[in-house]
Amino acid sequence: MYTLEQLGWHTFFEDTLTEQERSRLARITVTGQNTYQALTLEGKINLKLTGSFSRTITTKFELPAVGDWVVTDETKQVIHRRLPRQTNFVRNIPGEKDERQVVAANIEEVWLVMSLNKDFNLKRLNRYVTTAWDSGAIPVIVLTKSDLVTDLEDYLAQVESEHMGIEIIACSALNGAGFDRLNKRLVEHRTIALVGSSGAGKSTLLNYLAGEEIQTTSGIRDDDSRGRHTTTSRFLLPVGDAWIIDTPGMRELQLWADSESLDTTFTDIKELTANCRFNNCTHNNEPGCAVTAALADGTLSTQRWAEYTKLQKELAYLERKANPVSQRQYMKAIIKKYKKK
Ligand SMILES: Nc1nc2c(ncn2[C@@H]2O[C@H](COP(=O)(O)OP(=O)(O)OP(=O)(O)O)[C@@H](O)[C@H]2O)c(=O)[nH]1
Ligand SMILES: [Zn+2]
Repeated sequence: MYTLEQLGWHTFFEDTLTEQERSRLARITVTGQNTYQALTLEGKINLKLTGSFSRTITTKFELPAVGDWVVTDETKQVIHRRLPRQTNFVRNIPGEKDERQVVAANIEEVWLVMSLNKDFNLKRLNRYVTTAWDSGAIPVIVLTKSDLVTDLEDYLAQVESEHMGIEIIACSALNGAGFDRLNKRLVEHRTIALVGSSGAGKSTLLNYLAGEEIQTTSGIRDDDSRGRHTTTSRFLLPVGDAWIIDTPGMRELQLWADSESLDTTFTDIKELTANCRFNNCTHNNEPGCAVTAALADGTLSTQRWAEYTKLQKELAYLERKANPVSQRQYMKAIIKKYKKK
């Protein structure tokens, strides 16, 4: 059914492989609670995480992720070993110190999807690019909904000036612009991950490239109003001659970037805390605390400080709950409310 190369195999993975293991390779496509789906040369299988391998796992980082190569037992039901990763997209689990989770593994390209309407934000794009480089994969900037703008050249010039050397592709699923360039990248059994905020047009892009509805969207409308949206549970999707990873975890990437927006909204406070004598100042009357001083001389109003600390607590709570939707709505609302004019 497949060859190893078709599944995205590289010589990199050969390093630690024994002859016996070669016939028991599988690539993870879906992750669940101790259960996994994977592709082998013969097709789709279900795998469990039990036995000796599961006992060696002490951190979330070591758990198999979408895109990982694993070696199974003879019956192809149990994961025996995970092969070392070539690249990985890591997120820090909010609230848990040093707990890192791999969202997707062995990705070669990351498409940073941002739409050319009101969601266009150069700062956020910069953060996406940084995250992509951190993963070890090559970033490609995909600017969607080019049909909505008349000054496309201006947008492109802005992005180009900040990201020299990164391929930038503007496209529209409405008129097909740019898709020739995107299609050219779907070669060599490459593994590509899609990253971008909600509504950026990732599902639409994926369906357009696949030529069929493989990820459910609300459908394209000229007015770009957003409708109901459900994402199916297939995460490693064959598109053209490539694999596209589109997981809820990758979709939450915006959140990782958004925690920083509390600081951007309260830049005045960020600047103050940078002047505290101690790096770990809790701003509770420590010696040399710039916040305490500013509160005392009135340069910082007690009201604004109270707002900031309250929001910080609420954000921490949402992160603990790890509820992406509520956190996203929350961030939007507070930025609107508290942004200094
Ligand atoms: N005008 C225009 N609208 C588009 C285009 N691509 C997508 N859209 C609109 O953008 C909306 C969101 O697109 P989706 O593909 O669902 O976005 P998404 O990134 O998958 O969103 P999440 O699943 O929430 O992460 C859709 O309802 C479309 O109306 C485009 O090329 N042009
Ligand atoms: Zn302080």
